[in-house]
This record gives sequence, C-alpha cells and structure tokens, in this order.
Amino acid sequence: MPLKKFIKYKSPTNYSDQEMIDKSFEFYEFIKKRRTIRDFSNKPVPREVIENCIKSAGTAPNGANLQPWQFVVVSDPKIKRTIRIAAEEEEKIFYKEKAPQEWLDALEPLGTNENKPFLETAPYLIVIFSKKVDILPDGRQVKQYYSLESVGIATGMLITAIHNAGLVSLTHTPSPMNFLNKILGRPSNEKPFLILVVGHPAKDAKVPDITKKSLERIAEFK
Ligand code: IYR
Repeated sequence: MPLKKFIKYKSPTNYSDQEMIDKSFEFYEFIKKRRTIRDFSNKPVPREVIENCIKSAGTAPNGANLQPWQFVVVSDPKIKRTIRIAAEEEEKIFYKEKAPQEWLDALEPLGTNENKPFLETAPYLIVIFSKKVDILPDGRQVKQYYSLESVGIATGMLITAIHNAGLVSLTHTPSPMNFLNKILGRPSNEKPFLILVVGHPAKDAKVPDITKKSLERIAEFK
C-alpha cells in the first residue's frame, strides 16, 4: 500500500473570540443584502470576475473530492437567445398547464411569469451541470458521490462570490432543462442543475418586499 500523502494544515487566520464575533456579524450584515434580481442591465462584466467566482465555487467541499460539476459560461447573444426561447417554451407550459394552484399561489409574491428577458439581457448565463458519473479522457467511467449535495454547495459559494464581487444573480430553473444539453453540446452524463443569471442590476430594478425567518425559527441549540 502506498503511503497516503498528507500535508500540514496552515490556518489562514488566527482570530480571537471577539474577532470571530465581529467577523461573523460583519459577514451576516453583508450577505443579508444579497437579493435575487430579475431586472438586469446589459452592462458588460469582465470575464476575469466570472473566472474568479467559478474558481471559488470549485473549492467547494464535495463527495470524495471528485468535483462532480461543470460550469458552462454563456455570453454569446445567439446562444443566450436560443436558451431564452427554449426556456420560455417550458415555462409557458409550467405556468399555464403544469403548475398546481398551490405552487402558483406560493410564487405570486415574487411576481414571476413565463417571460424571461433576463436570459438575453444579462451579460452571462452560468449553466451548472452535475455529474452522476464522470467520463475520463480515455473513456473510463467514474462513479460520483453526493453529486447534488456537492453541486448545491458549490452553487451557493458561486452565488456568494458573485455578491462579494458586487454583482447580482438569479437562480433560474426551467423544468425540464434537458434542452440545455442539446444547445450547449454537453454529454448525457451531465444533468443541468440550474442556470445562474449574472450581471449588474437594471437601474430601476425592483425586488419583492419579503423577509427571512428569524434565527429562532430556523435553528435550535441543544
Ligand atoms: N421555474 C419557474 C418557476 C419558479 C419556481 C420557483 I420554486 C421559484 O422560486 C421561482 C420560479 C420560473 O423560473 O419562473
């Protein structure tokens, strides 16, 4: 058996308790300002920002470090248009036929509908795929573990990185999303997870006046 290689962990920080309290509170004050935005500006964003944010997402904890994700960054207007047309087709069926009234009632405060102009307006669509199996360059198949959990965590980190960069995002989940494999030429071992729409907010962007549950409602300490 070859010896497994371990290296010393070097903590990047060494905070006191008070510093940790301050840092965690400052971060909360910052992250609670993140809002999901549906009105995007077409103002360009440097590609390097997106690259850095995806590199951050790629550091996420994940099953057996197999990193079961693929990020496809779309800025080509023709591809964005094709995605918009396909997504709106699915969404029309969702809103007009498939969605039960209870679901439509839950969405009502958010003001969503089948029109998705942001898929063309925003400078970037990051289409996130998850893999149940990976296919190596030599064709061998490698089973992946906890793919959805892993990709969910990475997506959360991507959304946080985008907020930190001063941009806004929208998690968009047309259902079903198989059309994304076809449009983007991705193999069938990759399953679309969601589309993250990224850019600057429109000048007059509005957000729904909603609140988050209190700590007491989302956590208990025993
Ligand atoms: N995918 C649809 C519907 C939708 C569903 C949920 I749950 C939301 O939080 C928001 C929208 C759409 O994107 O409009």
